[in-house]
Amino acid sequence: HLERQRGGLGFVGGPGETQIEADRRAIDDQLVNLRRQLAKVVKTRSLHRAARAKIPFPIVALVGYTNAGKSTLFNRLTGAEVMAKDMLFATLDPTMRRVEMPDGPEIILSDTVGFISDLPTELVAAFRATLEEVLAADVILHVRDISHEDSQNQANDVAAILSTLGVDENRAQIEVWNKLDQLPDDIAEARRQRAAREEGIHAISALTGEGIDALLDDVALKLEGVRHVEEFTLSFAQGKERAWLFQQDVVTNEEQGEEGFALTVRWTDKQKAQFKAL
Ligand SMILES: Nc1nc2c(ncn2[C@@H]2O[C@H](COP(=O)(O)OP(=O)(O)OP(=O)(O)O)[C@@H](O)[C@H]2O)c(=O)[nH]1
Ligand SMILES: [Mg+2]
Repeated sequence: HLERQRGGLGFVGGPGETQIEADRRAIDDQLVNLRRQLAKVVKTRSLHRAARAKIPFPIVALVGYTNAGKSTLFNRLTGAEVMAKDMLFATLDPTMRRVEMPDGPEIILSDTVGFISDLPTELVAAFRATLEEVLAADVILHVRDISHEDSQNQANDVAAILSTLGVDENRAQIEVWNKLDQLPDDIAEARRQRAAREEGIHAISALTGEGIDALLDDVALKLEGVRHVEEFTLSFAQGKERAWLFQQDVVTNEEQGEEGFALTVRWTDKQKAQFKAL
């Protein structure tokens, strides 16, 4: 409409300029709004993070480029109804749910904000703050839209952002090749075979459910090596149990009270199971 108004009036200024100004104002309003929303998200995030420091479950985070299918996978794994949409930033505020793994431990699954290339500089800091979730994760699932023509560049961008966030190669990571159903049969088969050959890659369809059981088995395997924090009290009569905990080197704090020893331990699920069997 800018062109039409300017042309039609035959001179610069007047109503044409007003229209441009109005457009600018609308864009400014949108930016202010987005900034305000992000500030709110960042604030609730840090509150949640503080609360989460006390959660005794390992955290598994879904990360990836926008539209890769994170929320769709999240919904499938949790039975939740997080908004999954074909739009940028469908997920603005990360979401967490408790999930019981089949034959495995309970975990907290976290759906995060989708990454995107060339984010406006003024939004980078805010987005980064919402992604600090990822730093608390014990296992990171990097979800990729493997049917997207730009899939490899997207994956590189995500890897770069993860590394600027401070996620290094010590973090357990699984690459999830999603949207297998959207590929022609022969290419889908080639992807399946390559994923099967390579450690740490799973080809799936969040839509049809293909490959999800195998993915979960792998997550459970990765979690076996993950330690988490728990607090409990041992009575004075439980000397054997207490000695075992110290022998395993899992006690991070101990306070003697009237009923016994209040302990903070940091251990794996395997160690916890062994302890319970004592
Ligand atoms: N065909 C197909 N479509 C999928 C699959 N997984 C997700 N989609 C679709 O891809 C679109 C984006 O899915 P979302 O789950 O919202 O993607 P997201 O990664 O959460 O996106 P952001 O929240 O923006 O980061 C939706 O239209 C989904 O229905 C899949 O396995 N196959
Ligand atoms: Mg999403």
